[in-house]
Amino acid sequence: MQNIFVITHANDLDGICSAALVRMKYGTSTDNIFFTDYSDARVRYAFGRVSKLAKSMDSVFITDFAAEKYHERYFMKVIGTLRRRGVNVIWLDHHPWPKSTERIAKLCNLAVFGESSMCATDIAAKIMDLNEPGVSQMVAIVHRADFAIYARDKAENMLTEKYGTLIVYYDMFGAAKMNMGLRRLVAFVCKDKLVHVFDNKLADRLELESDRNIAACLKQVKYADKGIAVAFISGKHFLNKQNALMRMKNKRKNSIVMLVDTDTGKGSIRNRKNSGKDISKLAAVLGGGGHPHAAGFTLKKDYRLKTEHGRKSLLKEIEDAAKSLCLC
Ligand SMILES: [Mn+2]
Repeated sequence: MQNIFVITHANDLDGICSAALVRMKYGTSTDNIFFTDYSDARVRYAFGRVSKLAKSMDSVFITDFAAEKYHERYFMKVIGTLRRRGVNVIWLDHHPWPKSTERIAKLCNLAVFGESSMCATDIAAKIMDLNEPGVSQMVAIVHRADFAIYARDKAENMLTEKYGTLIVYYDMFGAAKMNMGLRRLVAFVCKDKLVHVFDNKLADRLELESDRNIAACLKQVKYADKGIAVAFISGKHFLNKQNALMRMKNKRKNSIVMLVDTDTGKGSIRNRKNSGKDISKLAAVLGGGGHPHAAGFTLKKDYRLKTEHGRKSLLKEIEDAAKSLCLC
């Protein structure tokens, strides 16, 4: 029997729902769905598992995931091996790919990327010709969530926030456990139940816990400069970072907001879409990168962030970097 596998992006609703559409179309078993982010360990886990399992005539869908430069050689090797074995590879993404990785697309039977006006779920629905009313409603919701378009319907915003929180929760575990949790979400969404996440007790409990921790973290916001708000969090406290960053942005009209984990030194930065400021440069100084409006980093230096002194010296460094980059 021909098997269908999916490798999708772990970190957002677009990844969950584009995988769900493949399952709806082909009846894919959730055991065949693997989730990854851009970290080396997870990329190798997901692609490694699938390349072990997929046989001749099977198909592998990769959705909502970019062939980024860092894994270029690895992807060339894995996709090459699959294709030589007679496996079909269909890569459905919307992110822009670096020029050099476009040769990976040539190895695939079909590859879509760089569709800046569509999310991966839009693309999957179109390619697989899925347009029943239930699917169209789901696709529209995911589209708005992926492009951070605030829905006029308040319930819809709450719904996407809730998925965000559940995804953050499953994402905290190692690759194997994360797959198990996120597979359950895919199965749930497939039963036309996207909008029924409100009945989910776990989501409710997590949402409460996350909101409580966000409120505590908002109380302790520090400023590297008037426009740059920084909140220190501890990985031990569960919170939905996207929501925290969004609320920080709305509060006091901060233009640049930053969350820094004092346990891991990992941070996320966001700014206003129309600010014309490129925060990926600030992330690069701190030890990372990303997009002009959303970026992340892992601090290169140990600031001893558990101490007041350490946090102050990081704030000072952020301020200096922002000034030299003309961000404030
Ligand atoms: Mn996406």
